[in-house]
Amino acid sequence: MSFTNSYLASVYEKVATRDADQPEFLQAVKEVLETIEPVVNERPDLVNAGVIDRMVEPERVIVFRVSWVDDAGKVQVNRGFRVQFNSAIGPYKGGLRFHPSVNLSIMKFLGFEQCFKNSLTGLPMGGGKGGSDFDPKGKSDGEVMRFCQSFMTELEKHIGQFTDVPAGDIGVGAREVGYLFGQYKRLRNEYSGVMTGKGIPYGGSLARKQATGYGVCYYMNEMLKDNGLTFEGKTAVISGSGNVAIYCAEKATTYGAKVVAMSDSSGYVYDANGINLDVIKQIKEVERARISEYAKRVDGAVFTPGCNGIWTVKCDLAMPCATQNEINAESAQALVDNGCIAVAEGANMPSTPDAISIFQSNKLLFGPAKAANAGGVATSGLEMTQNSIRLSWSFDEVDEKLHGIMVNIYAACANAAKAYGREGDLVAGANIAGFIKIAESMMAQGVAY
Ligand code: NDP
Ligand code: 2IT
Repeated sequence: MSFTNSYLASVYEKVATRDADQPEFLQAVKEVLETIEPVVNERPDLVNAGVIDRMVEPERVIVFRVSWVDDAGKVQVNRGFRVQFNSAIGPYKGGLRFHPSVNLSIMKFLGFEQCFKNSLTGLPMGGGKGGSDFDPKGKSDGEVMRFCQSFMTELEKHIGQFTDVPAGDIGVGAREVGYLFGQYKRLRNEYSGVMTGKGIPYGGSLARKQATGYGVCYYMNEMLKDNGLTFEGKTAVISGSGNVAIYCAEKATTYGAKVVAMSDSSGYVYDANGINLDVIKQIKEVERARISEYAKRVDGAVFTPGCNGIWTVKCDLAMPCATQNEINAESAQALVDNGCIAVAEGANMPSTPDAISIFQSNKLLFGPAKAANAGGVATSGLEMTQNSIRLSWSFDEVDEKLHGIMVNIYAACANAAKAYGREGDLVAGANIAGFIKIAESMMAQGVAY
């Protein structure tokens, strides 16, 4: 697809020139601008107020040095980022990613997507993202702690419970959030809900750990239901074996599907009997080891090296839960050829634009990331609420609210797509529904001079 609206074409051209070195950011912007066209065509007021020109430029980008001392006593230096993208509907909210691939393009694509995702949750959260090129793999707990403390020593100046509330993402789980939160508290002499994904004893929310993965399945379930289908008896392939993938697999299994393959960045395991999640949790959550271990421990399971192979495994349902652009056109075609009927994205932007076209032109049900994986940040929003009211809800209360939010998000996407002549196109529906709320809020709040 490309632009027929010349205003949107010119906005995109400007971003493409200004941020020519940021391919992931441009990919995310292009998809949103292409799909909000039917709204923009009938809203000259938004165009006149420069709402879209403003939306594609982050409100603030902070880049900083993170120096820390490794176990050998050597000084190490990493780069830290926080992209405060849009605060129209609430404090900046979004995760921190620690991975060697982190750069400004990846931070900006994630921050941009987060704005629309957070808007879809119906909760008052703006969009932001941050992280570092620090690689937690192979580091000792002490090294991770010292890195997190140094990272927060700078980040602390820019965040706060009413300003910007970070959480986890790739490479940032409960351990890292704990160290980061501890350092914030130490520096400020203040306990507040400045981070989400905290441990349960010190203000974390029950069900936050499960929320993104469960939410992907709640969204998938709505998509299936709307088309007279269920999870029952289906075969599922889930990439990744981190936080999102594990709890996506858990809920898919509860719903009656058989998860036959999972992966990490070194390769994938296939288990025709259905993946034993206790073994995966032991390897990944407890030992922080490689997924190839699974094949050594479970009879009949096979490990295959390489990242793309997992998409050649025959399945009915595919849920990519690892990283961006992990499904290219070739992998998408393999899924289609093997009879896959539905894809729900747990990772952020896991399908390339070509892959999405292949899914859509072959009439697969397709749930885009910013809708399907919004359960994590939605439950972060619920954690913020619990911190503010100084109460903790039970697991079931939070899970029920999460389920309700995912049902609403699916309905909002489906309804927006229909209202703007794109029935069944949940990519357009998610972008349009997310966009309208932010755009109206920016209009109402005026332009700052
Ligand atoms: P984790 O760090 O817990 O797990 C990441 C998983 O993806 C690991 O299995 C990892 O393998 C794999 N992976 C990471 N990078 C790559 C890569 N470049 N190539 C292949 N595999 C890779 O992260 P999460 O589960 O939290 O995040 C997974 C995805 O979900 C990300 O896209 C994230 O942005 C998104 N997301 C996360 C949310 C959350 O609440 N945590 C909420 C919404 C979206 P390995 O161990 O080998 O690196
Ligand atoms: O991409 C995401 O939505 C997340 N990593 C979760 C963000 C959050 O603030 O919980």
